[in-house]
Amino acid sequence: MRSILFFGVLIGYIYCQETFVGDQVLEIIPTNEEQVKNLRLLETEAHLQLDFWKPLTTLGEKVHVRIPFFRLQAVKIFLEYHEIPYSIMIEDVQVLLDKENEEMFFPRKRESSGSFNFGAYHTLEEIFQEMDSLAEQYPALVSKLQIGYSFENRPMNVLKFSTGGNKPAIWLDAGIHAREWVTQATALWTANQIASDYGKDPSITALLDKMDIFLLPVTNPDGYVFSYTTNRMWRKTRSKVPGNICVGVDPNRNWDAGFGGPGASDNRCSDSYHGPSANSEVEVKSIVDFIKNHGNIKAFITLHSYSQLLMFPYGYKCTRTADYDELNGVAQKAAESLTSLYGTKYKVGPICSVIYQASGGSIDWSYDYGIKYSFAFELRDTGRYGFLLPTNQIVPTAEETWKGLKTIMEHVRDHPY
Ligand code: BHK
Ligand code: ZN
Repeated sequence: MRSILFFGVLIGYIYCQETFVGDQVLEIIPTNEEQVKNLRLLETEAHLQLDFWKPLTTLGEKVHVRIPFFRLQAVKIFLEYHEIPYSIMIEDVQVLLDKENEEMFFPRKRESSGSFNFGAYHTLEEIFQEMDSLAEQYPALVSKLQIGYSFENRPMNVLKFSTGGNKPAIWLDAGIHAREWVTQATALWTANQIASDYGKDPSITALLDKMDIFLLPVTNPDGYVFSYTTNRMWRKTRSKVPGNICVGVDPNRNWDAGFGGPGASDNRCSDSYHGPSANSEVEVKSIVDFIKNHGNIKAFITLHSYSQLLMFPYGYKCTRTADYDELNGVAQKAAESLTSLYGTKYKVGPICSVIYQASGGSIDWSYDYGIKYSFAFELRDTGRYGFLLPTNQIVPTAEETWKGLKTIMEHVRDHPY
């Protein structure tokens, strides 16, 4: 059995999956301006093919970078030459990937009871099936709608939770970045939780008696499939422009909010490429059209990973919004509630001060569009596994996130505007 597994994985890699054998993720903390300058130099060297999991911001802030095996020596020599201190965060990326793959080749995709296993990573097909099955199981509350198609023509499937009619609503999305797998998984767990809590949990019942919830678990379906089948580290969409070798746009730099400004790249090959124009990505455009047509969205919440942060606008500029005090208060309360479950610590604040200046992000657009309660979560962890969060942390992550989400949703419910 073991050897079948081994060859299965091997053949999988030979025929399609990109390998990350010997790649390391380093943690680097620059301690003076000279080091920051030299790290910036490293950042601009495209040929090194460095993958910044946690990009360089300022002095004293951690940088996480995945370095391809064949560049490892050169980069380490560079760091040592410039006396930049670093430590090895992930010894061999492929070892973690093999573990993840093993769990997928021998999937306990379904519990013995036949119900869906929320503690596993699933294919897009399986996710869509589970969404259909929730709509079937709870016909009075849950329905599926399609708000558009991805670049490669996959459906953008949204679950609507509604006790009837068109009420003011909360928007929740996950997986805008393909490789942030715990977010799609958390969204699906959350869908099941909302459906089964209605009529049992007084807080969710009161919420759904006043408001609808829209949930998009896989915002970037093409990217998700690509990360599942071909390159586990894929982040962007899969849109192509004739005559260009590099594929994809960062869908969280593509919104019409400070588009093309600081913290986005105009290099097509960059992982933070903003795209040719705002809303050029059909996935982004589909959400924008849906929100505009709906006309009564009161909260916009997006799930990313990793870093354990709860953020609110702005990212494209570093000034405070008029709602800073209220948003900060809600976010602090939500983070406290999240932490109360398993002790997972979150940092709270505006995007620009908590991570970095980043233009064209979704919650900046939603906020400027008039959706006051706009928040972005960065789920577990803080770097031990990064995007490769082990499956046994999926459900705990979803459970604690639910605490935070509920705190925000209750506030939205009780503060109509
Ligand atoms: C989140 C929301 C709005 C603007 C930036 C971010 C941080 C996010 C990003 O777009 O660069 C970091 C990330 O993907 C890892 O989840
Ligand atoms: Zn992200």
